[in-house]
Amino acid sequence: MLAGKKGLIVGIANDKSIAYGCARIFNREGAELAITYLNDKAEKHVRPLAEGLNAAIITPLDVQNEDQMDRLFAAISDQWGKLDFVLHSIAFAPGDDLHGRVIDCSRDGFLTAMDISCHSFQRLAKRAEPLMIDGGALLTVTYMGSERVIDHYGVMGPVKAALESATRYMAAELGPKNIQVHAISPGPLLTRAASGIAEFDHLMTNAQSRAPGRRLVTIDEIGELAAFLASDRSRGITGDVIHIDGGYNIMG
Ligand code: 0WD
Repeated sequence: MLAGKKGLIVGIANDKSIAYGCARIFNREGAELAITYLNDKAEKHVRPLAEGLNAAIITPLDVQNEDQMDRLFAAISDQWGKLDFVLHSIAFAPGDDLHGRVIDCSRDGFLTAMDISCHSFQRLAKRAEPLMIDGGALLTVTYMGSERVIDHYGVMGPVKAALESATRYMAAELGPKNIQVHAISPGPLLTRAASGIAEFDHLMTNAQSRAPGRRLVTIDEIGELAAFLASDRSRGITGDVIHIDGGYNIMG
């Protein structure tokens, strides 16, 4: 489904990461990958995974570091001369701000959460646009806490709402260049990012018992969806938030 395509994956922390499930399926479907890791500490977990997927480019990226982002895109341009898809699968909010009320969230905490979890998607898109010479796909990962109040999701709710809105505007802006923009909204999965949410086990138990299939989704299932969205088969879809939560979001 992705033979000959080149994709950038941002957001692998370890083998539980949603981005890793996606990267595995992208690789299986024939894509060549550029994979980033956050910092030196993350490298020892990410590099072996990236090498296992024969990634063509393995490089550090903290999305708050503009020089690093420029270097990454220079490497992609030099090595490939084009880019077909990007997966943005990262989020962050400072612990004190995440664990308190939205009303009490500090200005700095809010700006940091928005910068890393939302505006970084726009920054990646801006650099990817000139390389998407055959059109392409930009994918991000959101959560239902954007649409309704989920206990303990706190300030990430408004941040994910902004990310979903940005997805729609970016889709409208890039559509004429045959670039589709998608937000994937998975149900809860036990990852490092999830461990920052208080009482996350309760969220998982609830999702499992109320989802129509009475089970949680897997990172491989999210990867299958992401591969479809990155492929030419989904060119008719753009700007949408696509839930992959075993149907949990339809339940009252
Ligand atoms: O239940 C879940 N796990 C869900 C996650 C349900 C629905 C959505 N999501 C979203 C998250 O909000 C996030 O946007 O999926 C995305 C991926 O999260 P994940 O796969 O659940 O978590 P994880 O494996 O921790 O990957 C996120 C990674 C970070 O990991 P750590 O554990 O170090 O926070 O995002 C990366 C980092 O590797 N990250 C950054 N990457 C570049 N620059 C930055 C940064 N500044 N900050 C965090």
